[in-house]
Amino acid sequence: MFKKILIANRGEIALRVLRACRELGIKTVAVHSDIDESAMHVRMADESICLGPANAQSSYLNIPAIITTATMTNADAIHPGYGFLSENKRFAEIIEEHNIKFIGPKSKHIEIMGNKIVAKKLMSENGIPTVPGLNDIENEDALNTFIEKLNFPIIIKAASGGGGKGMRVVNKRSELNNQIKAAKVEAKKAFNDDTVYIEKFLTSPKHIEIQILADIHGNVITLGERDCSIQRKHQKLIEESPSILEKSKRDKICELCTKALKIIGYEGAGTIEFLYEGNNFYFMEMNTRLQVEHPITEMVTGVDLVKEQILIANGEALKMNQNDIELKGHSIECRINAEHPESFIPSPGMISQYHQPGGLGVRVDSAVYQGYDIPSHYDSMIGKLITFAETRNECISKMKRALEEYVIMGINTNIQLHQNIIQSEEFISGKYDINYMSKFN
Ligand code: MV4
Repeated sequence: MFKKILIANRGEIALRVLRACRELGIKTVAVHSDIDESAMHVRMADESICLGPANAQSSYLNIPAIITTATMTNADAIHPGYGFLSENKRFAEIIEEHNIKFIGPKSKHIEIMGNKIVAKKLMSENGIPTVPGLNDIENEDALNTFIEKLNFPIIIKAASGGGGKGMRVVNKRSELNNQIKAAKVEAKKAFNDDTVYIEKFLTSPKHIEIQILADIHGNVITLGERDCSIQRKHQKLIEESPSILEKSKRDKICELCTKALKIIGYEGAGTIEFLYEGNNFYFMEMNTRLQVEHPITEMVTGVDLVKEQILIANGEALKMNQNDIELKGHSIECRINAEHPESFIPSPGMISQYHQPGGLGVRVDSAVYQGYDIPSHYDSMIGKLITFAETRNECISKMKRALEEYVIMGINTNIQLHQNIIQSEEFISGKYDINYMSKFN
């Protein structure tokens, strides 16, 4: 087993990885920016090294500094967390070139899934349903044929985009060519790749994603799904597991995911994102990292996803098979952000008073504490409040109670927004879709 893992991240996810390491008897190295010197992940790690100045480019995205630190401290593996370098193919390659294990999938799969056209094509070829679309939009005849068949609205997406960046919805033919041109300019600027493609636009789908684990021996298991439809500007706010899917639908899509990932030889943890509309699944993209919302899957399956990532990276075979994975109870996660409740503008600053909720079925994944000064350099998510109960209704009641208990003073947070959402009729019915948050704008 690894003796020492370097955690190339900060905040709650750095703590999450640290905790898994502790339980596995693995030493930890924290890396940090100068402004994060008194951050909790630095305090909790066995060793810590400062990478550079506060801006992420100089610290958490500074590949040479991270590799040097890993070498200096004799770390034998690196966990990237989420965000930052977690889906950077070059980072994964360079780590392996230094004979250090990257705790994540093969760089080949990071690369494939990083290009949405390539990902969609590969998944489609291997039995995953996709949205009707057209990749070669330069061909005017093909474009016209596609539009005749599928009509408007359509959506233009950037091949190197994802997470909603560089998307455009088009409602009529007269706007299409100009919108494609504009999308290409935007994509070139944002991703240095002007490749765009089009798809039929689904107007009111749910965002449902399947969690998977795959070991290097060809074993693949699915761990149910998460409904992540409550989002604002492509930032998820609330996630829940399981979704309203009936068991037969879940089993079917999970089986397709397992098959496809076996064929492509995927390794590690991953998430396959779908749009779900009219009882049909449509592949959107695959995330080749641990996700923010992974705890709700852990609550309903009892599987420690980070420990599994580490064991898989160490070459071990999964100890459970699909029959061992039983979804039990219900879990909801509220992302607690330091932001203004109406404008959604980030609200960094000092937390003058802090008291977090507890009790049966309440989990708080956070790295903040009373007296902590939230820096303005990173994202505004300061913690995740997760509840778990036997039924969905009990899980919602527990969330309401836990949000009431949560005291965070000195900054603005979205705690009240969460109260409003989870007590809304639409949320309680479970029938919300990706347009839910538009009423709050
Ligand atoms: C779509 C779509 C409707 N139809 N594709 C948003 C994130 C990016 N991965 C793709 N996204 C969408 N793709 C088709 N063909 C609607 C969205 C979308 C969305 C998806 C999930 C959750 C929230 C969303 C908000 C706006 C748009």
